[in-house]
Amino acid sequence: MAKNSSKSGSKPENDTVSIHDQKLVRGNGGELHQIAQGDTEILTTAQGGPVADDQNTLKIGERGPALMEDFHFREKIFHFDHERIPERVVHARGYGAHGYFETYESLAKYTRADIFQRAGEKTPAFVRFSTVAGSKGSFDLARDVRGFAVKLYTQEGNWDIVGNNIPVFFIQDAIKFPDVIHSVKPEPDRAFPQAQSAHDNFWDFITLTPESMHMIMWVMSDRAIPRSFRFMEGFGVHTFRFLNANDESTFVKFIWKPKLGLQSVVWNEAVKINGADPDFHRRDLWDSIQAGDFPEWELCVQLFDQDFADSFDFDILDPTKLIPEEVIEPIPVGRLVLDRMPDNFFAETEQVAFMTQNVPPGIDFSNDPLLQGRNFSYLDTQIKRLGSTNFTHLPINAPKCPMHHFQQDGHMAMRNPVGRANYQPNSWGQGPREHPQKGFRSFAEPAEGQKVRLRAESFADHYSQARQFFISQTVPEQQHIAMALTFELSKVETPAIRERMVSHLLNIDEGLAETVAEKLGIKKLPKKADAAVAPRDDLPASDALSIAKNGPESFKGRKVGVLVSDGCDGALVKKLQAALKKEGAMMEIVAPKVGGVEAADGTVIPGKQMIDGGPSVLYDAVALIVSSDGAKQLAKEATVRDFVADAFAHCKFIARVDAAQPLLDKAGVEPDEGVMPLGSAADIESFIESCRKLRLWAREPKVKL
Ligand code: HDE
Repeated sequence: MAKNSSKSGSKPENDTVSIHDQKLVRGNGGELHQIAQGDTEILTTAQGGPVADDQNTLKIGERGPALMEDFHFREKIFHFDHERIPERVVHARGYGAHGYFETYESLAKYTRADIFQRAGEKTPAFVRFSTVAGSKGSFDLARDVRGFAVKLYTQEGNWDIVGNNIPVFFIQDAIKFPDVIHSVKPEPDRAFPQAQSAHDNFWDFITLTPESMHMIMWVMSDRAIPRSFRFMEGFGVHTFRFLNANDESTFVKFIWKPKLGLQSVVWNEAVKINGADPDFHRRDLWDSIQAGDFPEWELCVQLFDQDFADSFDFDILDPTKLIPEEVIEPIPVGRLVLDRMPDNFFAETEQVAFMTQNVPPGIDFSNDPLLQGRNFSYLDTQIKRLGSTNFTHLPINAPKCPMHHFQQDGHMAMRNPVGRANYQPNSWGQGPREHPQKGFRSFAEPAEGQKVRLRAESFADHYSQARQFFISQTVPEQQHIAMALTFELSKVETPAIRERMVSHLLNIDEGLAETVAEKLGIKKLPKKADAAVAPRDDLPASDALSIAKNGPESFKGRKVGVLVSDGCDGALVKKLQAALKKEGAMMEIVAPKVGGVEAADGTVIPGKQMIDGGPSVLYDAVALIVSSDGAKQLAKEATVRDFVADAFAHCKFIARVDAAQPLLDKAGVEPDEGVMPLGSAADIESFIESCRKLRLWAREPKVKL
């Protein structure tokens, strides 16, 4: 319809058009209005005023200057201009979910925390996973530590366990936190690289900070490229205290163990996933919760007393050290289930404010200098980020137990006192009072000493546990560490920094140092870095530190990508799907066109991904169910070749029908026991059986990624 330009200032024409069952009204500029009809709500301003036209600003004439009088436009644009709040200075990119914590047994012997008093008690929880270095819009599979922050809405106030997926940290004193974070963030003059530690500033700081060496081994390991949030451990890192009703203290470390076991990707895969699906981890959590496949972790505690603390090899206050699980066995005390996504990302995941100092009575801090510093930092950061001391009024941060206090007013105060008394004591008999028995009490730890700025001697060993971590890994895992170090240092432009790192590695493992030096082209090994305390080589390997040694022996929660073509065996696709479902695994169809393919029996198999959008890096294993003609056609496509070649190079199990041979040939696959026939029910069974191992690491030396 030609628009009528001669009608400036006249009423809309009320010419109606129907599109997708919606009645739209055409305005006098030709634009379409979705107007309220029947019981549809009427669009209003934030002040509640009904809006007649949300398509055009108020102007003098249809081409004329806009009028300041347009309060609807002003309100809408101003609000939009203020939509962003400062992103977190660290852990900016995160993703959260709701769920609950269920207590297994009463822990009254150790703690009076209400959450641990009754077996079977369920406590609401919110968890936010994150990367550390990247901005909000960065990609999910950066090599980085993952935040694992849990808010438990207990009957005695919120308890936040603000942990990571790595049990130790880079630094021993909170005063170094701005330095380590500045060094890893984009370099300030050039503002890159984003979400990456592979640059000079980071490695310069690290190599000048030997206390970081243990954490560096973890960050260079596959722990820093997890397959999914669902397959990560979480650690409280610091030593805390449990306090029982008699105020007796037991030291405690917290560990979250995923029910589905641990799993990571390989670096080459991570790089490709970041391009193919930068939201890989978010999507995984979203998909599994939407599918009713709720991720679950067990909370385990390592408990110990002062005698153990005094006799342990390292200082239990030093956050760069862990207590091996073989030394103190973690005891499961409850489980965490995530079963609901937030209704709104901003309101919940972005505005959630975790604080290490949020602990209920019965849980207390140790003197770990990093924890002490964190207890100071988090309140400040929330006030800055959320803009008001009243951030606790936001539903995601508000406790779910009764609360009464005299804090009042301030920006956006939503809970305001009623009555006369806003102080205590008062004579009006109004308002809450403290309760010495029920209230929070600190452990009465005796403390005296000189006012000093000193690092404890007992914190001085920086290499022994780094070595213990390295020797606890399987050979492929050790190779991944060597490759990660080589990759990261290859991006460091200053040779002296690369060499300095090798000099530290010589204190950790000579073989590792030599491999990295060789791969970096360092001809002559530097001399070992000076060590404040001679590194120990008598710490035994700890199997709990390896991912590969703790495989789930299950394919549950994992995903197979099935490449199909026209004329393929539709019944086989269905049988594979049924078998995977029984295993608790998922399947996704990858087709030349997203509309799907027509199987030999005439049924249509809809695609979830078009081949260009569904590379094999998105899957844990792949199946090739194609017809002979289909294989011939697909073999011409570079994306199909990459699909197969990458699955092979990333040591994945590949099930294939005979007709898929041209695809294997094109991808240069040299068949091994991980490339499996697919046709009979027995084939399906043995494919799934193999998939339980997750990867065929024995292939790795051959593919030389
Ligand atoms: Fe944090 N950290 N941190 N951190 N941290 C923040 O608080 C800080 C540390 C961790 O999903 C900030 O709300 C200091 C260790 C997680 O919202 C800030 C020190 C561990 C999250 C802050 C540390 C963590 C944060 C930034 C050194 C593992 C994300 C935004 C003493 C045990 C929580 C915010 C979420 C967030 C300070 C070290 C974990 C600035 C000063 C060690 C998981 O307050």
